Amino acid sequence: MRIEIITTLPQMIEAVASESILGRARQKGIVDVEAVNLRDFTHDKHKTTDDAPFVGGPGMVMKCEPVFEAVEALTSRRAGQKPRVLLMTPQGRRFDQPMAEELARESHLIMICGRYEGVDERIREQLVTDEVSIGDYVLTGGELAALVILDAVTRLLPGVLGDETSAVSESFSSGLLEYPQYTRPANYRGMQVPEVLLSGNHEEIRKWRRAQALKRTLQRRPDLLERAHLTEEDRRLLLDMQKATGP
Ligand code: 4GY
Repeated sequence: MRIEIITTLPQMIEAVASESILGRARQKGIVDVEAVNLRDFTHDKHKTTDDAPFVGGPGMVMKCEPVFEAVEALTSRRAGQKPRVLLMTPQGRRFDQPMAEELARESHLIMICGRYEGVDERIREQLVTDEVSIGDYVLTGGELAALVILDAVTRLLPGVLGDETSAVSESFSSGLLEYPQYTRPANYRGMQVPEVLLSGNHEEIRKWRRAQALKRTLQRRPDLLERAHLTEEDRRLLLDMQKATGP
């Protein structure tokens, strides 16, 4: 998969994309990440990427010319293919795990990172296929949002996570929150690991973990239960929990 990120701050992308699991996925050739410097597509001596809004108003607006030329340069390299072009903005479709799964099926993505007050509307109309938001808050630029998407998408690509850890993504895809995790020692300052986890009874452990995941989801994110994949056993457990705690 190829992911190109258009930005005035390529070092910010590079700092994250070269570390840890992302860095390894890149070295293995599973994902090809390129931070594309928007200033390389300017023609004036100050390498201007922004300008004052027409008629006035606060702040600066990202100019059309460098962004159009950058996207055209990236798409003409691979004539015939039409990659999705994402704009990171709080006005976009809310990013979630199903969208990460959807994007992980693409072979080429371009992400545009805005700075200043926003981007010229013609960029949205002509170049962008998807406006994407990572949440209802305002960042100083699209870079952190692009990195969140890069991270969530890359970890879904085959070969990026080990076999054991890939189960973790399964559990969010089942639509529930994670069950509690413990590691050694079994007793830390008098705080005991739940007995069942030391029992070696794998069926009991599976049931305990499932019940814990259901309980957590019911307490913290009941909205997720509507779309979760639940068995008859799950529904029975949930009803018992709801009776125990009251309405
Ligand atoms: N939230 N989700 C977000 C953001 C910053 C002005 C356009 C977000 O995705 N992006 O806050 N982006 C703005 C800053 C230009 C991008």
